[in-house]
Amino acid sequence: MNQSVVLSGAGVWNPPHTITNEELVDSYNAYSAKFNADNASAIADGSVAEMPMSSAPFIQKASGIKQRYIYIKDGALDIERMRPRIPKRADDELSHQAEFAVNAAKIALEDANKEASDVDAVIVSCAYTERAYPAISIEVQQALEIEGFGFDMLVACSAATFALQRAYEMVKAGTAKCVLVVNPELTSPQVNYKDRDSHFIFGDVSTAVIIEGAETCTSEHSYDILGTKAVTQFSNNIRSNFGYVSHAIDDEVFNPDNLFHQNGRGVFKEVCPMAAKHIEDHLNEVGYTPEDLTRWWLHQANINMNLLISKRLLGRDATIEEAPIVLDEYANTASAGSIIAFTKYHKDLVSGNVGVICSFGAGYSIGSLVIKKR
Ligand code: CO8
Repeated sequence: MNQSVVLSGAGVWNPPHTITNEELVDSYNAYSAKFNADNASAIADGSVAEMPMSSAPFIQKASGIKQRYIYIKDGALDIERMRPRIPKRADDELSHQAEFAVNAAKIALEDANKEASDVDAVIVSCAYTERAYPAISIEVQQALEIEGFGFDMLVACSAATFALQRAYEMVKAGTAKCVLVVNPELTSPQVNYKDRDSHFIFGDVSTAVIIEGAETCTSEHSYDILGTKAVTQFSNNIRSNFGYVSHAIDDEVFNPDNLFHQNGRGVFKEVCPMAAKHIEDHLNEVGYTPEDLTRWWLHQANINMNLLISKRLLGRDATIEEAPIVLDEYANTASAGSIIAFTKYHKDLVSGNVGVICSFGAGYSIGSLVIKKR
């Protein structure tokens, strides 16, 4: 079996609430001022570090972020809590993350002109799953009444592109006919809202994509997948240590070390050249150059990273039409960023136009798909 594989639909579901930089900074600064007042004598004798203040203009300039969506706002800005208050759901209720996934899946199915009954495999792929088992994907499969199989994948920021590659290979090999890939990025529970360096980075969102064989595709906007490419290289620069072993370790389960933390400067310096080389190599492998690309749907972690990567390859700044940015509205949504950019900015492409979807982040992990409008 060696059939042409297409990306035939995509969807983005936005959670109901937003938090602006100003709201976030007001909350963080109030928390820090209270901490500093409560610990004034220890700060004065040097035994406790003073908490620095955050700034909304810094956040926008350093990252391009103006606001983020959040699933449950209650609690996140409360300086007595500093984390969203997510209600516990019973085992017989749809889990939060499966609900995220189903919401985006329905939009992508409609976009691809597909019924759930056309799908025979579900991949839920994201930075975290809210439990280890049963797989969120199998819950999504049941909720949408899909026959076939499902599995979950965790590849941090590259969870979406790596899952699309698995879907591509499954359709290519004939082990599935139509694959639903969903990225329910419920990031807010892992954000340390007390950490100035990272409190602003993440937002919640859910994205979904349909991958199928060309002969079953009836979508108005579809893309031949010309090739996929993945690379990983171990780094501790982006890390979260929370996991099932935390139960057995004699340490505070929710200490900052167990939440998202990073060396942002280090990531910036190391990942930009890696991502630029990855895209160049991938384009070479499928017979294209950076100048041939109509659109770059890049990972959305930092606007300056995206500008640097495209400039390295084009020798000039990419225009906003060439490399769209969604960070201002969504912030960093882990693996979903490049899929949001694709979903919002692809319907103007004409037959024969070529683009690249590329993610880069924790692991390190870099994943890409070169696609051509049919
Ligand atoms: N307000 C005011 N000042 C600040 C703030 C703030 N909020 N934060 C830092 N500063 C200060 C610093 O202390 C520093 O001060 P000084 O010069 O006195 O030391 C100054 O501002 C400059 O700081 P930086 O050098 O850190 O600033 P940068 O310009 O590098 O910007 C960024 C910081 C935005 C973090 C930037 O480095 C960046 O975006 N790097 C790339 C990071 C990246 O891509 N990370 C990927 C993370 S996502 C991922 O991999 C998925 C993980 C899984 C999902 C997790 C879900 C929770």
